[in-house]
Amino acid sequence: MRKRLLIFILVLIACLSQTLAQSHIQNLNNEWSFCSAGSEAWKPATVPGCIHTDLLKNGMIPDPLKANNEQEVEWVEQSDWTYRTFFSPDAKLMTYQNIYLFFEGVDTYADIYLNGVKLQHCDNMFRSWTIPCKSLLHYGENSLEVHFFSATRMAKTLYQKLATSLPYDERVMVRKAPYQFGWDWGPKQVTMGIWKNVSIVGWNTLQMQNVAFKQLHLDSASADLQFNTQLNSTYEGKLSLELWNDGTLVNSKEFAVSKGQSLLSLPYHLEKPERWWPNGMGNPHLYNFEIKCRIGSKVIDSVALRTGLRTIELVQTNDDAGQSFLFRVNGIPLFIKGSNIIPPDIFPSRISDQNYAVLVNTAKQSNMNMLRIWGGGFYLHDKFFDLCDESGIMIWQDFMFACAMYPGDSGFLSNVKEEVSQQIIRLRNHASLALWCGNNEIDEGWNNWGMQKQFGYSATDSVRIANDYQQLFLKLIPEVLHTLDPERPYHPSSPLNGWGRKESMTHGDSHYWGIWWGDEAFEVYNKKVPRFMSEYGFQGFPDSVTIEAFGISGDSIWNSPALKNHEKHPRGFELISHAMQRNYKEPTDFWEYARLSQTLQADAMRIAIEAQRRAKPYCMGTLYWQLNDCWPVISWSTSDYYGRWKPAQYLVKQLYQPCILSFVQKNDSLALYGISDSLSSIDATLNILVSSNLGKILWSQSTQIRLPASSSMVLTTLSLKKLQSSYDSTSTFIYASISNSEKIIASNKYFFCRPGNYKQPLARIYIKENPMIGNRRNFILSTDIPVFNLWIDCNKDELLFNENYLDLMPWANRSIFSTSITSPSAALNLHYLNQPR
Ligand code: BMA
Repeated sequence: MRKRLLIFILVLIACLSQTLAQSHIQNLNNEWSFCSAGSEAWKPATVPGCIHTDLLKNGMIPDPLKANNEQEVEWVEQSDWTYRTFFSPDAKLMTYQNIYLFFEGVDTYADIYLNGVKLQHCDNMFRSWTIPCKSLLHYGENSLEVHFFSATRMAKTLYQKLATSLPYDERVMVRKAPYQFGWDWGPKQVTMGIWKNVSIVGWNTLQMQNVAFKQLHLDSASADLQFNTQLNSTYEGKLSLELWNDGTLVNSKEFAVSKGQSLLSLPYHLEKPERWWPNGMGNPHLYNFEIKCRIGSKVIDSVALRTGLRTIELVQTNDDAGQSFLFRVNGIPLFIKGSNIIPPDIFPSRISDQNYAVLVNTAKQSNMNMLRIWGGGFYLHDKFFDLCDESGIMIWQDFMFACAMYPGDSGFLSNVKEEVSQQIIRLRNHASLALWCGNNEIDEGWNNWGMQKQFGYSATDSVRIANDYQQLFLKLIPEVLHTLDPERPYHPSSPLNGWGRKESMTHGDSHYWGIWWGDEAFEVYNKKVPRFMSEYGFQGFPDSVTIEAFGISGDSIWNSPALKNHEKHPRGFELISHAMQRNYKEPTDFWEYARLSQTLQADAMRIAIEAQRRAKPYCMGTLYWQLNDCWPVISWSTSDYYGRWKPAQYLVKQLYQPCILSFVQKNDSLALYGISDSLSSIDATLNILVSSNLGKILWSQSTQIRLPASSSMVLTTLSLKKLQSSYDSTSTFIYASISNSEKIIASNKYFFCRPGNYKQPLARIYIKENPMIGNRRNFILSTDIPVFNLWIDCNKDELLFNENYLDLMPWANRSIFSTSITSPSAALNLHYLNQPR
C-alpha cells in the first residue's frame, strides 16, 4: 500500500513538472529477439539490424558474402520472421499526454504489434513510422512485436497482379533498396528487419517539426536567412521562438498560436557571413544554429541545426554547342570532380559511422568535390551527410529508382509521395546537398534499351507505362520538391540522353559506357567528351587480401566457383581480357592478371579524366563509376569493400589535383595541356624532356608559363613526326613537369608506344625510412632509372599512403607517408610497370 502511494506521489510530481516540459525519448533498441514466424525458437537479435546478420551472429547461416553462400542462404529471404522485445516505459514517459512509437526504418513489409494489438502495417523501407500508442501502454512490462513478410514473395505477388509486366523484374513493385535484388557488382540478398533505431517518445504542449532553413539572399557582404518550423500544439496562447547562433541569442519573436498545426518563421540578417565552400575551393564553414520555443521562461522544445551558407546553381542553358550542365557555387562555375557511390554494404543496418567516415574521407583525400548517390541503393544515414557538410563534399542525390519502369497506381504513388516527402525534409538543411535527381537511367532505358520491343508492348501499353513515368518523375516528385525544397535544382533522370545518341555529347549529363559495355578502346574517351560525365568506368580486381576474402578454395583460382560468383557482370572477365590484349600481354598467372587488371583500370581512368578536364569549360564535370563496393568483389570500384585503395584510387587523387598536365596526340603533333581549377593564375617553370629508359636525358627545354585561373590551355606543341624519327619508340619517353620555387606542381609522361610495349629495364629502387611522425611512417623513395606506376604495398598489412602508384624519376626523390595505423616494422613490396623478372 505504502509502495503504491509512493508511486502515485512520484507520478503526480512528475506530472506537474511535465506539463510544460521538453519531450522524453526512451531508446527501444535493446533486448530484441527473433524467430522464424510461427516458431517459438527465440534467439537474440540486434536492432538496428536485419535477419541475415542476426542469423549469422547466431551461427545459423554461413557468411553470405563468402564463396557461393549467397545462393545457399536464399531460403532466408523466402521465409517470414518475427522480432520481439519487452520493455518497461520510464515512469517519466508515462506522465506525458502524447506518446508515440518511432520506427526510423523498417525493412520492408511488416506489422507492428504493441501488447498484442496491431498498430501499424509497414510497406516501405525508406519511410519512418510514427505510431501513437498511449492508450495501449502500461506500467511494467510491455511487449513489442514486429512480424516481417518476405519482400521477395510480396514483390512476386504484386508483380503477378500487373496487367502488363514491367521491365525488368519484380523488384520495382516494392519500395526497398533495389540493389539487394542483385546488381552487376552485388549479390542478391533481399533481407528484412528493423534497420534503423526504435524509440518511444512522449511530449506535452507542443512539438516543433520539419524545421527548414532558407537562404533568401547570400553574398560575401550579407545573408538573409529564414527559419521555418511547423508547430504541433495542444496549447493555445502566446509563445516565443528564438534563434541562437553558436550559443548567442540572435533573434526572437512572439506568436499567438492556437491548437493544432501552425507554421512559424523567424528571419535572421547576418553581416559578412562566412560561406561554405566545396573541397578544394575553401573552408566548408558550418554555423551551429538552434531554434528554441519558449512559453514564459520555459523552453518547451528546441531543434539544433548545423548548416553552411552557400549558393549552388545548376546551369543548363542552350549554347552554340548544345546545352550546358554546370554547377555554380557561390557564383563561381566549378569543375566537378567526383564519383558515384553505391551502398557501402549489402546489409545497410551494419554500416557504421566509421564506414561512412572512411567513404567521405576517401572522397576528400582524392580531391573530390562531389559524390553522386546512385538511385539503386538507399537514402544514406544522417551521419554521411553530416560528414559531407564538414568535408565540403557536395551531394548529387538520386531518388531510389533505377534502370526499370515503375508502377503508377495510386497506392504506389501515395507511398512514394510520403517517402520522398520524408527524405526531402530529412536532407534539405544540409549544405552539401547540391542536386535532386529523379532516377538512374530510366529515361535512357525506356528510350534506348529496346524495352518496348523486348517486352512486346502494344502502343497502348507503351503510352500507359510512359505516362506512369511522367506522373512520378515529371509531376509527383517535382511537385513535392516545389513545396518542400523549391530552391534546390532537380534533374528528372540521369543521363539526359543515352550514350547511343549524338546529343549525349552535346547536351546535359551523360553516362558513356562504350568503353566497357561496348568493348571499345580506352582512347575513345578522347573523343567522347560530354558536357558533364556522370558515369563511366572500367573494372579492376581488388587487392589480393580482398580476393582471398571471396572464400576461394581448390587448386585453380580461375576455376573456383567463388571467383566466378564474385564477378557479377555477365561479360566481366571477357571485357577485361579484351582490353588487356589490346594494351598489354595477358598474363597466365592469376595474381599477375589481377594486378594487371588494376593497371588497366587506372589507364582507362587516366585517359577519361584527362580528356574531360582538358575539355573544360565545354565539359564541366566528371563523376566516375564507382567509388566503393558493397561486398568483396571484382568491380568498377576504386576502393574496395574493406576500404583498400586500388591503384586507380591513388591515380584519381593525382588526376583530381587542382592543376594537372596532360599530353594528347592530335594528328602529327603532340599537345601538352595545362589544366587548372585554381581561382588565381599560376606562374611556373615548365620543364619538358625526352629521356631514355635508363634515365639519360636526350633532349630538354625549359620555359616560363602562366596558367590563367580556372583554365585549360595548350602550353606547348611538339612535332610527333620529328620526335618519332629521332627517338626509339619503345625505350624513350617524354616527361613534363611544372614547378615553382617550392615544389613540383604537376607532372606527366608520354609513351611513344602502348604502355605494354615500353621496355623497362630492372630498376634499383631505394627506400629510406625516416623516424615515425605520430603513427605515420615516412619513406623517401629514390631510383636509379625511371619507373612508372610504382606500387608500394605492405605485405598484407593494412597500409594506406598519402601517395602511391607513382612515377619515380632518377632526378627527383619522393617522400611519402603512411596514412593508416600500421605495425612499424612491416616490410614494403614494390611493383612497377613492365617490371622485368
Ligand atoms: C551504370 C549504373 C549501374 C551499373 C553500372 C555498371 O549504368 O547505373 O546500373 O551497375 O552502370 O554496369
